[in-house]
Amino acid sequence: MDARLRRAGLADIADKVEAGARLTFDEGVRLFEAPDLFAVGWLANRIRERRHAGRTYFNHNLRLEATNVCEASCLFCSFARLTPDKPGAHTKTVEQVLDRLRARDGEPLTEVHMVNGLHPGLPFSYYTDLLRGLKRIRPGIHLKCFTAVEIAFFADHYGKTDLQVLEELREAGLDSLPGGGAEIFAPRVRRKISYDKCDGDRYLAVHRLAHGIGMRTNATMLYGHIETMAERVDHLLQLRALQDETSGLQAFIPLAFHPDNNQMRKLPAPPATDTLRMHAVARLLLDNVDHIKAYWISCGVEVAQTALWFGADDLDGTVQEETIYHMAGSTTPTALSTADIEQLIRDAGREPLERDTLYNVVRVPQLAHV
Ligand code: V47
Repeated sequence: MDARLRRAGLADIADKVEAGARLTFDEGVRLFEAPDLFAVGWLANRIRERRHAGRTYFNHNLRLEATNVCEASCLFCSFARLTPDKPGAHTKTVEQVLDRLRARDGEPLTEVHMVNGLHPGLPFSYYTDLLRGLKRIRPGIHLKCFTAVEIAFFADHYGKTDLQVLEELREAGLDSLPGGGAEIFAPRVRRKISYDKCDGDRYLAVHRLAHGIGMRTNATMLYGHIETMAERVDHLLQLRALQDETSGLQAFIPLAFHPDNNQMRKLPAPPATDTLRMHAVARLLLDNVDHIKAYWISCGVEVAQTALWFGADDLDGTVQEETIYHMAGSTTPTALSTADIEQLIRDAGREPLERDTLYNVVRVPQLAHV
């Protein structure tokens, strides 16, 4: 491999990877631009295997969306409806949302992942009632709900500070924040694709506050549209700097842009090679984040399996009722069973481990006897 890394112009970076040294901004850009994708993937896999060997995590989770009414106008979004009277707009009652969890009675779910549109017409109690209701139905379930963008919206809309919102939601049962809403932090891109929601600094500030009160969070990046490689690296390094401060990020999730049914539909979706490279470079640059998640709904099952050899060690979960990606053209199933996920991890040559949201192992799947 040494000769191949040298031919790829990556020998110096390979030396740093072997020594466990931190990579720089310029090295990040070089990794995105290096023609030999497999050399980049090989380096990321070294780190992945050093941290996790062949272990690959997944969880048994349920996606919920209470409303798609959203006052933000992100150009990439196929899910949101600006006002309640728009065709396809929906807002469930608290009881209707709770019924979705009740319908899963008996399933060993460990997590509810809920994100919503920024609905200007609901009281704050709608969200606290949702959290309290979900916890009442399943006291042990982990509630990973509301992106940093939603937290910032709640603060502005209901006249609270970001910290007050986090504390009041935590009081009602919120356990952690998902990573959505990050898109690309660079103002040049954010002004174009999501100009009217919280900016990158506020996203990071909300995560910092959440970490400060003991909540763990995930972070994402929406890639494969109008961003440059330097803007991708900038995004990753801002997350790395936050993690140096707080250690509160659990997982980074690259999200591949899907062009159907949104205002960026003229752009092509990023190719699988870009997705593999994105996971690999994230693994290489985010030396202080434990987990890189290949979200199979976003990148497709086969590419997610391959990403397990390009730096990723997590596949998210069973998901069950996903809509954001399916409205944007994802052709993956909307749910997988835990048996399906275990099998596809094994088929990829890795070792499945069922985790909870905080990465405690809840089950080590056994190989069926044949
Ligand atoms: O914030 C929306 C993205 C995100 C499109 O924290 C799109 O564990 C591609 O954040 N094409 C929501 N992406 C999903 C998300 C997530 C997913 C899995 C796990 C976790 C976690 C978080 O989806 C949004 C936005 O960045 N998105 N529309 C689209 N057309």
